[in-house]
Amino acid sequence: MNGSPSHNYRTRLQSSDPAIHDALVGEEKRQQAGIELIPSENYTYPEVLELLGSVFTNKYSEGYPGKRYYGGQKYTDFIEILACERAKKLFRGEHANVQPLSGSAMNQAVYLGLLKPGDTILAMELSHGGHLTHGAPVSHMGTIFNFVRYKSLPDGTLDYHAIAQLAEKHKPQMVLCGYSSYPRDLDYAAFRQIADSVGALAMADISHYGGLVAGNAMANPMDFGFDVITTTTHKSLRGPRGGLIVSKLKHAKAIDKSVFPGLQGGPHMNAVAAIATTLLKAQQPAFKEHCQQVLANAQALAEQFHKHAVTLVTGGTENHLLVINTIVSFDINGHDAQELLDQVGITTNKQVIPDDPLSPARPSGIRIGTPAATTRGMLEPDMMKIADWITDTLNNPNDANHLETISRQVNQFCAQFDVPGL
Ligand code: DSN
Repeated sequence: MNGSPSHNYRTRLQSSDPAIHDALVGEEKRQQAGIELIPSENYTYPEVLELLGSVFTNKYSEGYPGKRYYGGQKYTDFIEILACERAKKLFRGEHANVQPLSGSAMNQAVYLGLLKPGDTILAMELSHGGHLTHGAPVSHMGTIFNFVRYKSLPDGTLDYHAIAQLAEKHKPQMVLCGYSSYPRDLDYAAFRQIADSVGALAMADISHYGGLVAGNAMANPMDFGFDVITTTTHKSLRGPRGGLIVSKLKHAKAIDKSVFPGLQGGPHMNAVAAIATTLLKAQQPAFKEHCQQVLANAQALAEQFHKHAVTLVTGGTENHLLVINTIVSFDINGHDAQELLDQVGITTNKQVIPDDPLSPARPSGIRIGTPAATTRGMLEPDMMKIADWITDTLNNPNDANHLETISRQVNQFCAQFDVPGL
């Protein structure tokens, strides 16, 4: 490492801001020593880390390639055009915008670009797996637009007939599907048909499983004639933090204007460069194999939890994530389960379950997922061990010695797996 750019930057940071340097080192150790199971997190590529810390961060590029408001855009135009071309190819769309600074900004840009304030959007209820930006009353989108929410059935499936009836009753301008905590796949043909039946636009927010769609491991809504899909770039896709929008050509102008100047100023060109590289990686056969392993690992986790009689919301998973009802399984709320698992080096997040009787701060479950663990090279037998540790931890919340033993085992186990970029 001595003499390498990263060594030099570490030495500089250590002397100029030791507090932040030490926090960085601490976070690196934490990421190495524990098992990351938050389904929206991942370990990005070393190339992405390099680009995020590159001189592209210095550049302002308001506007779009060929139509910028500042000079000096030879290379920024090049990377943005390439990122958009790669996004269109990968997601089979006619238009792409890679400027959204985050998932929330990207969804807001679509609603505000394609709809009018007060328009009706049919979307999934938050506690059933939808996202805050899908019209949760606490989000600004929930006050600007009239969201009508559908729910899943007790077995976790969606009643498409009931959703069609809601559409017939409320005549939405947009039908939105996609989720952040729903462990099942979706019937995009049914959603498209429901949208068509009332003349609505069809939008899918595939943020959680955008990588799995890119890797052909899950269905692509664009293949079912959707108007627009949105995805964050840092979850299963493994890229930098950000958002991208892929749409039909007829929506290109409205979406672009909505992102800039509607919602944002200068895009983060270091992230745009990193998105371009991420999308190239996602075209490779190795990424497709990785996506299959993400799904296989989720199945292995679910099977092992079934052996331990742990209750999973919807009974299992068809994607990369699982939701455990910790109240029914262990008589522990999701907040306390998350804290206990943190103690043994397993990172999860507390999660509301459908129509949760408890509060979001101390809900009835936790959410876990396999993208990050799979990126580190963990396979099905490793998932079985992880399910055993989670079950053992939550069955023994007050046994400090036992938790200490599990923590040591987790730590030793993690030492076998490199963290990309470290
Ligand atoms: N925070 C993301 C997730 O965990 O699903 C969505 O905003």
